[in-house]
Amino acid sequence: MEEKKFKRTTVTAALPYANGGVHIGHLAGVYVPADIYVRYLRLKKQDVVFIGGSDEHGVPITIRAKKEGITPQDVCDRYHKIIKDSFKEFGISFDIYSRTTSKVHSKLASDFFRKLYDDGKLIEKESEQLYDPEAKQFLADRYVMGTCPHCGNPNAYGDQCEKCGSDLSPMELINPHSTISGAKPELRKTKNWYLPLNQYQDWLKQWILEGHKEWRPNVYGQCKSWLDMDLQPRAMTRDLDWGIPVPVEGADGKVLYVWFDAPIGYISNTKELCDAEPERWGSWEKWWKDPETRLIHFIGKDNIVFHCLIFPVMLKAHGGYILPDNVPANEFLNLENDKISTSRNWAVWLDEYLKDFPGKQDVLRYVLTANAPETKDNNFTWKDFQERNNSELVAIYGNFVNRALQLTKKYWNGVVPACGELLDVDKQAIQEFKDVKEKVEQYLDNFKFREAQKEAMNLARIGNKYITECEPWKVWKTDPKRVETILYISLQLVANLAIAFEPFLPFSSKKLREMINLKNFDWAELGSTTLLEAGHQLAEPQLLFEKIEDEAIQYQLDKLAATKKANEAAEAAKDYKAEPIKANIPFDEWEKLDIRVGHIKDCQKVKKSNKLLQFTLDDGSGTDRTILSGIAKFYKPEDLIGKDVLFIANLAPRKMMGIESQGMILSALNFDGSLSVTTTLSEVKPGSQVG
Ligand code: B3M
Ligand code: ZN
Repeated sequence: MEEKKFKRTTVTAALPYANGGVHIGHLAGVYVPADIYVRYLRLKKQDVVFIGGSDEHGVPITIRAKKEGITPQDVCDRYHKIIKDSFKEFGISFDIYSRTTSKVHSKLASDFFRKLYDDGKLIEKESEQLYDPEAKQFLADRYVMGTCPHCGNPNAYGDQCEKCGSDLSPMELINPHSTISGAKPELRKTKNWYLPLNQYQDWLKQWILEGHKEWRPNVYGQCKSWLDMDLQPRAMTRDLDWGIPVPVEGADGKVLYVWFDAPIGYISNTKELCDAEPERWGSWEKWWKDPETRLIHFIGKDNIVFHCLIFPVMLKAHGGYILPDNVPANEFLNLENDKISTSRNWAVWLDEYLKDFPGKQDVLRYVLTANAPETKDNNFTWKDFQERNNSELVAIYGNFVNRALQLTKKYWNGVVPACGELLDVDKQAIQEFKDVKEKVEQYLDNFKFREAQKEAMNLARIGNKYITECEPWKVWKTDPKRVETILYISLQLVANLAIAFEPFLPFSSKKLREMINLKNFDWAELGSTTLLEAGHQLAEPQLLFEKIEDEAIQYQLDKLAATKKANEAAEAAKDYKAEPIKANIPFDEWEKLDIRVGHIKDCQKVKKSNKLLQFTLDDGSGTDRTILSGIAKFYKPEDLIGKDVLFIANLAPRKMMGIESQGMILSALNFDGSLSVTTTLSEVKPGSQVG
């Protein structure tokens, strides 16, 4: 393939929906690789802009707003801040992180649509859409619920059944109802504007299938399978009240489709950046319209069709824009062998991670890159996280740096010694780390971040091997001059590590650079043996990484186990059906029962029983009453003391575990087998009758 020469690179990372926080799946799939790439280009002194932002339109945001009784804008404001802060804390070095509710964006997206409309690039079409006759509005698929025709789940959504995973259309649901009013949706005619993807099919085939064979196989393959089918016109407007109004007369109550406006967000955020700092960034057009600019989209695999087919067709139809040069989409990351899911809270949230592992951003960055789902879905486990930290970051990288710096401190007061004559072992180490540079570059240029990081780690391996082979602590006694050379070379390797890891582990690199007082550095110097001159003073060595203990990992595993349990209980609760009611009894039978309120004076575990609790009740008679109840699994005795409970007072006494129980405390049997003691809503005197 002929290398095209580019002057600059525009890098975008998918705009996350502002309806939730950021988790490790997002980070691994999109933001860490994008950040590595951008940091690498910056280190190479290339002209690059890194664009991010929140995607603040679309139905999920309106659903969350409705659920919480707040406005969609409130939802966006809250999550935009949370997401932006998380990215900042993890060192995702966007040049701008803006949002699609900004004025700049509204105008640009609106103008973009209007130009397509004016140029006759859109087709107007009537279609039948679901309509809520009570709420008097059209319904997005997600706003319709009903019974899944495949598995009978009564809570399936109009687009998907979360129980069996089937993709659905709202019309397939049994007993569909609107989640807004509960009404049965009807079909109504409505007019929308469509992008005729079919007219661009041949062009897309040519451009991608012929022109971009170098794209990742998962990306190329997905494009191909779309392009092997007949593409259909796709609606670019929606009947919805949250979004950018369609700038056409007679389009009241319609907004731009979220997937129309969101990718334009990349452009508007670039514009916002350039307009704010034109001296630094120049005109925004340079980043989007100049054929000498290279455009790279980092995304997850569920976004491929939008970035490889739909957005390019929009850009092409509009005219004047460059097209993406590459779209390095990742597959998905699973968590402990289970699909990451926001609704099931099966995720590691970045803000929670930082609370549990303060200062350990780089550990997560490292592990996520080491397991990056670049070619297939991959798995994050806490054990692996611990293992990679302890046996790679601590035992290889951290260990080498520490050895080199401590030895220099010990033998040379932390000053870089002069380099003497080179032996074979030195020359070999130097050659090895020169080779690393080329490999890391090749991998990074081809978006192979896992391999690139592995190579960077090899630098530390080379260093450890070198020190072990040279044994400076032994040589010191016989040939201190030789130790100078060994330390000199080791320190050059340390400085190389600081450069090589800067794209991957920026926090640790910064710390390391401070330890060795390395002020200026750039990628071109990687592989150099003159990064630190003889006589250069190093700062006090500190540990770069620390061991993660079993308890910290167990804590995370317990947290996930609790989530799983809660999810299972919630699932079971959905399926709960009350037991059938027993046969009627005559009124006088009921009158025979004497149910009373009792005040719990004392409560103890019954020895040798894991089921029974022994209660001492004030039943209003003046004499304490003892009752045994099989609820020990659900209550701590001390939590019940002082409470009022309902009990049957005239049940014939029974002996259990050698203790006589005088009655029965009433408890409700829950769907999951747990028992909940019954009580009164307001305080009632002990002995009060219940009936
Ligand atoms: N917000 C979907 C997602 O978060 C969407 C990406 C937009 S990128 C222009 O996966
Ligand atoms: Zn189903």
